[in-house]
Amino acid sequence: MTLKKEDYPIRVQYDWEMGEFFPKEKMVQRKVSDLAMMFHDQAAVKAAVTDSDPLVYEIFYYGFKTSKSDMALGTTRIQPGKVGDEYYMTKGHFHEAEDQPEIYFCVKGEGYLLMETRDGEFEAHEWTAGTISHIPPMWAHRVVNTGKGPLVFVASYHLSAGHDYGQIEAGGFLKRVVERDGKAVLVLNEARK
Ligand code: PAN
Ligand code: ZN
Repeated sequence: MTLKKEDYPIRVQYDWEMGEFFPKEKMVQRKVSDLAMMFHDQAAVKAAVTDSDPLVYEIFYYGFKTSKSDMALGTTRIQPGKVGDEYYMTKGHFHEAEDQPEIYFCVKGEGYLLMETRDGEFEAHEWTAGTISHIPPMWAHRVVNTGKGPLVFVASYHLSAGHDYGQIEAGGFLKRVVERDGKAVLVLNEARK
């Protein structure tokens, strides 16, 4: 069988210091304004956006597409910070394809991976550098940075998984991660009651 050009093995190189790999195909940045509806303190959102609209996180992607498969690699770097008392976090999403899981590998920093199903099951994994979480199909996922420095994680999934942000944009996760007396705690999300 003659292999096509895309069917040969390729590699990328991970830079542990930067929390990025090279080469990368695409980079997306999300600022406070892109996540405005995700934070519960809307006055703090408005103040942050009016002030400097800070960067919350960046995602770098590489798609490994062959004639028979579609693996994707992503690395996400979440800056330290809060909007009001709520820590910086990813938007969070379900996969469009209901049979698609994902692996997240925390390479730097500390925080939480929040996961929930459409039926209201909720799980949180506390993360430090080195934690690897398997996100089963049908579980929405969001990462929260509760540390003083950047939180970086690598994600591996199929491109065909797709991203469904709708439910999370509308109501958020069942719990939020906020600072209370200098500590990160999980509290119920009032908007979901
Ligand atoms: C990740 C996420 C990435 C950013 O690659 O897309 O961490 O999070 P949001 O997509 O929720 O903004 C992934 O889970 N892909 O499936
Ligand atoms: Zn995902």
